[in-house]
Amino acid sequence: MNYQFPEGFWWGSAASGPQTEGVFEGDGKAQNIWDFWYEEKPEKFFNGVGPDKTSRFYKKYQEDIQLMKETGHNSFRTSIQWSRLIPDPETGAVNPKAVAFYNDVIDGLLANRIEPFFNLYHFDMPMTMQEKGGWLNREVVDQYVFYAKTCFELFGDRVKKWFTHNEPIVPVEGGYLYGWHYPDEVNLKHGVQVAYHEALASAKAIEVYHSMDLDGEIGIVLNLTPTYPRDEQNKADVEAARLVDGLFNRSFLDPAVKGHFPEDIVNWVKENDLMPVTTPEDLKTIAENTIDLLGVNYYQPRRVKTKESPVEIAGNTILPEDFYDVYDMPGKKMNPYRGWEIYEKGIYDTLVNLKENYGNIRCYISENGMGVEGEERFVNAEGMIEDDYRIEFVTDHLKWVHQAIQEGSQVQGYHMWTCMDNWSWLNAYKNRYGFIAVDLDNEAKRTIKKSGYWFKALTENNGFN
Ligand code: BGP
Repeated sequence: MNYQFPEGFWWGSAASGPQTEGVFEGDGKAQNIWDFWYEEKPEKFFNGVGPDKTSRFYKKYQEDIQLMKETGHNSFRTSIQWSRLIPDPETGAVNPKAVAFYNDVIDGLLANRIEPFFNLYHFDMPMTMQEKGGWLNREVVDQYVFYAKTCFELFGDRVKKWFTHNEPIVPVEGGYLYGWHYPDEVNLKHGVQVAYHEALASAKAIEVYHSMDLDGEIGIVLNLTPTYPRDEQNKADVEAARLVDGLFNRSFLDPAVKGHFPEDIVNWVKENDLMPVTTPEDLKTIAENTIDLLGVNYYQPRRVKTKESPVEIAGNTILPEDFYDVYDMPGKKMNPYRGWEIYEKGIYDTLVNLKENYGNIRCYISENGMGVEGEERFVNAEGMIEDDYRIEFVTDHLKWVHQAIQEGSQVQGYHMWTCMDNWSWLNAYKNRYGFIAVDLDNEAKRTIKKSGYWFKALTENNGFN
């Protein structure tokens, strides 16, 4: 079968500022929560490797843009680091070196016919803001809006695709439930307040962007995890799946696309005494400022069943899992390195859901990819990593994306996570995701993997057989 994609399809990859740029003392970047946490607790990071040891995009972006071209990109997403652009939020002064850097990146991409997609917040709260409570503090929302407006003013003449957040559920899960983001608390009530403020911040940034008439579009990037009940015929399992879908997907998808929070989740939050502080004006802002375009990150589904071993539900230390059990489906395909299930059809189910229940919102796959440990094993005699498993992973997912498009989904592109192997939060360099290998012991030297050449052929043909 011939899998051809619509004309003008966006092919490329995604990355983020904090995972690729590096700190580079002296260039005016202030500390964010990752820089701080690494200083405090380096042992938390895989092999003790922190955010100062990235792929050095800050210095190597010109070479990287050439490599993107060589691997067939016509688009690329990264994020602007708040802590680099506005190191001192008290004065609000922009860092001229940051402006020059992002200008150069944008101009370099455009000169090579690579459309820049820019995201604002990718898990990187500036430490000055975190000291005020981070997303828990309503004031930080206004500071974020100032940062967003500054980005639109500085770069909005050339960047036409903007995103307010990458995976806003992740700072909630990581920072307030499971301990893989700073501030590493267990407090679901705080998590709910953080989620609300992130949704509000997004709507406020969208409001500002639209008011500036910049002839581009703005959206949000969500990691959508289709949630399947153990047994479709078992009402309690189905209810558990509905709750989990509500908590992890609809809690951001609904305000972003429909302008309001899902009723069943609002009721659940009320019943469990987790209501955030809201104001009617802020809820109106959320209602009136929905997205133009949705980025869909897809890695894995969730499988759940009804709670079989009741737990005592106690105050702020309750966790979503107190209300359901994870269903470990026998025979499921796994990525053993990341511990994530590989379920290709999940990408299709997600797109069908957007078509049927979210007005067929225009979207693109903003992340999808496979992290593998120890890829040196696959180096061939010419020094190239033969990552056939990655080619298979992408192909299998693309077949389902193609199917969804055939059936009317408005999917406009596909971005792999990621271009260069990059530093990734607590996992640092454990799992490699790139089309291009980065040799950390050798000046971060880049070598295109087999998947990079394969991707070039795919994008040149706008599809595959
Ligand atoms: C997404 C994030 C990315 C990236 C990716 C891979 O959730 O947007 O920042 O890290 O997942 O995940 P990980 O690196 O944790 O394996």
